[in-house]
Amino acid sequence: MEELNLTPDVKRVVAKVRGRERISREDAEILWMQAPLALLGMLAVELKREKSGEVVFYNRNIHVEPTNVCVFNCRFCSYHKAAESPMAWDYSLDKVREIVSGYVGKEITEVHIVGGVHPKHDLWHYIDMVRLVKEVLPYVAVKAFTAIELGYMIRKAGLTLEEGLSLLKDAGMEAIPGGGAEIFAPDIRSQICPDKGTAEEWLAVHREAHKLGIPTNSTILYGHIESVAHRIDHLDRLRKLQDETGGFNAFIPLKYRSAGNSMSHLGEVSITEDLKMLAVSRIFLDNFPHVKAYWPMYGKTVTELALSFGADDIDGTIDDTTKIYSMAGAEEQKPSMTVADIEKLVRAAGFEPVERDTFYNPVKRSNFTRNETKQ
Ligand code: V47
Repeated sequence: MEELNLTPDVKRVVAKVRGRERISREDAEILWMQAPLALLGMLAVELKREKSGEVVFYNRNIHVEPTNVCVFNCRFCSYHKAAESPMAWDYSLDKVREIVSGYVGKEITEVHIVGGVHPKHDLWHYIDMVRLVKEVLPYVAVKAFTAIELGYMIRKAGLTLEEGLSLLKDAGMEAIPGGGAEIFAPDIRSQICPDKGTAEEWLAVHREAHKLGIPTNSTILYGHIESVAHRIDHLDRLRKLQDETGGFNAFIPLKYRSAGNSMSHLGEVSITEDLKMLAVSRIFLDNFPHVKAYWPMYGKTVTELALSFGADDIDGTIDDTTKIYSMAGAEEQKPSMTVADIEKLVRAAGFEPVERDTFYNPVKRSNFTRNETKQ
């Protein structure tokens, strides 16, 4: 470390990290602003190795995006359209059945369902959707609906979060994805997604899910008008909830992609910023088991680099079933990776690829094939 010419503040924070002492928000800012990128990568990978050794996880998954019609008008979103737009879609339950039926006999273990908050659909519609996916593919885990979609549908049904989430769980919703978190700090949230649920609402849905034994993921949308302090404030709120419940599986930093939305003039942050975001997240979120580098958002090259900055998961095969990032200008216009592609990418970065299920259990293919042919 001597040859790195570190400031006394950075040396102090590095000593804390190496002593496995929790770092404060101020410490995280010092690392972000003053530490060399290579040092952040080394620290993040050291911590990643303590949690998942040489392993980097992936899964075999598809997304279902039932609609892009949304009552909210998030300024960063390239995906939502007015109901009357020729680019809007709203799948019937039969259409969802047709989509997932195409995967019977394929080897996927997860269906990830997220979409716009459609004004005409209600909790009962989404319960039917979860049920039908489990009917067609009983052996997959349904990871469904952002906290924003959930808050809206449950409120509209006049139920408490506990009641609504319990009904969805009984229907087969086994996990909740991390979307909708954006940036928690109200001064930024009110500018980029003024009419969306607040940080407190997002956190309340995840807290309740954790109480009910439903594991969830978490995200941040970074790289627009927020400062480093806002990013760290966001991480801090997640770390506090994780201290309370222990229910988060993964943290997923989502880089703002700038095509086709009303913040396009901002452009995008550098890859250096992406790598710092990953490394500081891994260091700060000492109570999170997994940090995911979501490959359809970063592209494959940055995803490979991300593995040297503390990520231990790259998401899955996807099979060209999500439009959120292609519509926002991501390199991957038809996001799809074979298992061989994924394993090659992970090995190229010096790690050992392991297929996981939604709950981070390694998948034993021979068992899976036997179960699957029983259906
Ligand atoms: O909440 C929308 C983001 C999220 C843009 O839990 C954008 O495993 C960047 O949360 N640029 C939804 N980001 C996607 C999501 C997710 C994805 C993959 C895996 C998981 C998981 C969760 O997408 C939204 C928003 O933060 N988003 N538009 C954009 N222009």
